[in-house]
Amino acid sequence: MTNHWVDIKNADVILVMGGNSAEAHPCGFKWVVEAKAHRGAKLIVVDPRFNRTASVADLYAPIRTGTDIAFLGGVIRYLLSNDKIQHEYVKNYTDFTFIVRDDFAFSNGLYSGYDSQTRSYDKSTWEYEFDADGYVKSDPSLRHPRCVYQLLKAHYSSYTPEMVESICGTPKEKFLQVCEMLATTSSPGKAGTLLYALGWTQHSIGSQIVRTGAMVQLLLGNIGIAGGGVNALRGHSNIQGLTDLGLLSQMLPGYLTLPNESEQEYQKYASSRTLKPLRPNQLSYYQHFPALFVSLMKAWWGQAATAENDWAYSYLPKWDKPYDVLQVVELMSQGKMTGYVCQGFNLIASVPDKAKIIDGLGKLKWLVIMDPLATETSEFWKNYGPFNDVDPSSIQTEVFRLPTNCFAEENGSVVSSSRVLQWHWKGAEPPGEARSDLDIMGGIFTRIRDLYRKKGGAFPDPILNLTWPYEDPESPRPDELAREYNGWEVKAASDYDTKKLVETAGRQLSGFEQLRDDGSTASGCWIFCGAWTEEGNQMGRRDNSDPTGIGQTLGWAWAWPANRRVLYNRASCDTDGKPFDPTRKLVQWNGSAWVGDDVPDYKVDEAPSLGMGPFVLNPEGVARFFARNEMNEGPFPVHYEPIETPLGYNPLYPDHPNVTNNPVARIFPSDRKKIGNARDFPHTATTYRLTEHFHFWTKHARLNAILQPEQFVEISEELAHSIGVVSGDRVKVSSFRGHIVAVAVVTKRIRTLTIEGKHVQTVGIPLHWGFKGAAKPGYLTNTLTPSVGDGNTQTPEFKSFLVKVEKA
Ligand SMILES: Nc1nc2c(c(=O)[nH]1)N[C@H]1C(S)=C(S)[C@@H](COP(=O)(O)OP(=O)(O)OC[C@H]3O[C@@H](n4cnc5c(=O)[nH]c(N)nc54)[C@H](O)[C@@H]3O)O[C@H]1N2
Ligand SMILES: Nc1nc2c(c(=O)[nH]1)N[C@H]1C(S)=C(S)[C@@H](COP(=O)(O)OP(=O)(O)OC[C@H]3O[C@@H](n4cnc5c(=O)[nH]c(N)nc54)[C@H](O)[C@@H]3O)O[C@H]1N2
Ligand SMILES: [Mo]
Repeated sequence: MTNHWVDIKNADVILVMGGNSAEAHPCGFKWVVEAKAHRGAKLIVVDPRFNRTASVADLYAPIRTGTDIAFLGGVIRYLLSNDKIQHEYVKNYTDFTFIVRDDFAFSNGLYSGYDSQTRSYDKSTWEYEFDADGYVKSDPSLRHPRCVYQLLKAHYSSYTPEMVESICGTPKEKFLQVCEMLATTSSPGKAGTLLYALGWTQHSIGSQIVRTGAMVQLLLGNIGIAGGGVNALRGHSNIQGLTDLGLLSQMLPGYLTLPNESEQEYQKYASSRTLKPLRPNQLSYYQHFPALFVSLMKAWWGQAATAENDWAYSYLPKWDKPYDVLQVVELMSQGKMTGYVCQGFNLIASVPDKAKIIDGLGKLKWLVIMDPLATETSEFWKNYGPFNDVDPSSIQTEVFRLPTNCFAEENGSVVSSSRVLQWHWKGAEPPGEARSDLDIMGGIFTRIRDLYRKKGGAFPDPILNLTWPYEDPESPRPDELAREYNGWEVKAASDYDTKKLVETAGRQLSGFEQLRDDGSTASGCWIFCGAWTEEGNQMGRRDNSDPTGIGQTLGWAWAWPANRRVLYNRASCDTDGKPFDPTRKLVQWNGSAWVGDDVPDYKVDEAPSLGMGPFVLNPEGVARFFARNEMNEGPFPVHYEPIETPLGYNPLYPDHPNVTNNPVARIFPSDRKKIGNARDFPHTATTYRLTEHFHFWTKHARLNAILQPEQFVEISEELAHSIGVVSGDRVKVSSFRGHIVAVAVVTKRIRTLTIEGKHVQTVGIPLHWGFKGAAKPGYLTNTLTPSVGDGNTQTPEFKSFLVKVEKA
């Protein structure tokens, strides 16, 4: 979230699109209810289903799954052509006036530089035009035909309300009502917020959907202000912490990136990430990249990381390809993996194309499961009748189960969607043989290190030299790890000779501005610097005072970065530093400093007259409509159909089959053979969650199993009628990958959509059932889903695929 949960109460308009927060985030949804009750805020829901959030909305608009870019592109066109944009904001705080290279091109659904063989782009033309000093050229009059504003206007000119209706199935009047309601927030005194989750991300074009939403918010001047923002409502309680700590195959902690195989030299790696300002007098925070990176390497490798060895740069793996779940399952199924450690993850339940995963797991030599429960994955080799129809005698994989505790049985921190790190304390001892994940990992690490010590190996240095300064090496404590991710002054090289981190390290740092690039500071995650200072554990603070009543509780726990609650908050003020809306003030310029109810996202003594932009991480200092070379599909999002499309063509480019779907979506050749078409599988399906269950684990708890005992699918009255089914009948739902059988719930909440003149049915499939637990055994929903991923994140396309529904 750019903003935070409590801040939602400051909004005048709330758009929930690509999420169902009343159902999946019921506690946080309380702030939507507060905004409605106390501010008269309007709630808009755009969703294929009239869901639980829609049931309390002021305005609901249906949409076909996977078509949100068409819808949002239509909103962009509406805002531009009806002059419903916040002029001062877009002109000064975005790239509106910047000029783009003249060899940048877009035609018939493709950008310049596409290679159909590799399904990727040469992005070199996706760039601004620079002057002799290396600064971006701009045209404040906005008349230059290649300024970002003009390109944006031209790009979305075909996204008319009629086109939106035809692609999305959203009636034109509904669509225009949504536009009008959103447009009210273009005035500087109004705030609109955007809440999204998987309905946007789990598509082959998901990241670009999110970007289009952000573009709408920029046009409206809604980013950086109280009651505004682009707010990803995250999933598992600590999934925000997972990405913050870089637990993705190409990431390092704090959103630093791991080198790829073309970056064998430290200088090459560092210089491409040390970003010089692209406009005069911009902060361009990543000018400090070496300080962040060197401090990380000092935290990891201590005295083995020196200026002479480029801070142990050679210890870092250099990636050849992303190792996301789709890739991992692909490698397993090709027989290229020996073993797999599955920690807090129910692979066969949560990843697409169950048959492919079972095949892959069966080719492993060993599988380690770390989980408090007996999951479907731990018993993938067992026959559970129709629900898991395998032959155990054909599977040789050795499965080890290591029972873990759960979060309530240990101390630690959890990062919420608000970026708030909140410490929690152990509530009970783990039962039976269960041990904490830290114990298990500590035990595995020390044993592997012993093996390297004894036997050497091709390159033992990264393992042998890893800093492991915990009092009990077999069992690092959460507070030791927290001090490490915060970071400390490196007193002397010899500090690392003893093993007690707490007593031997220098002073704890109080913020990332103290990090240096000369090896004299260490920090395991620069954005967390400030969480555990000399004053102690900031995450354990519990002061909920809120001086001005807008929810800025700076004394409650600790938020990254720098305890700031609203990112880009300098954008809440005009160019003179005066708040656009004095009733929802976050920060302001008092003549000599930036002060206010939030930690300024800016240099505190930087006078507004000097012209520094509020988007301080971007080298241009402003927010981007034109994404330059950041996104794999191109600088402005384009509507492409889901990989399994009920149409079979892209209504924007009907004569160009090469752009029916996202031209850079992730599809392995073996998976391409498993894509269904609308002739065999005429209905569009989507999958989602229910309040009463948490994924695949609460079905083990009897009370939850009583609340939602059995697998069901939701279908429209028209579809039910056409296949002769009434509520309570069983239906067989098939895709190209397999089938499930479940109870039909016939409902008005899912309606028949008219797309390009033809009727399209949406089938709603909750994901919670499986063959383990206290609920009635069921099929895994991911028996049906395609192994296809987003072009940037590789997130699977769980939210849009083709099925056929029949009476069972
Ligand atoms: N009770 C409970 N709460 C949970 C979870 C749980 O399992 N149980 N899981 C947690 C996790 S890990 C996550 S990631 C979050 C997920 O939170 P959400 O993303 O809110 O949850 P979902 O139910 O997957 O999907 C949200 C909505 O997206 C809609 N949708 C599907 N396709 C599209 C589309 O193309 N466009 C639009 N606009 N909408 C679409 C669906 O109809 C659904 O209403 O929930 C978290 N909260
Ligand atoms: N079709 C479809 N598929 C989806 C989705 C969808 O919307 N549609 N959503 C996707 C999303 S967003 C998510 S997040 C995934 C969820 O997929 P998973 O994360 O695989 O699902 P969970 O059931 O939450 O599995 C978490 C496991 O962690 C265990 N666990 C709990 N606490 C601890 C602990 O402290 N230590 C360890 N080691 N284990 C613990 C639980 O017992 C559980 O078995 O599913 C994805 N799959
Ligand atoms: Mo999730």
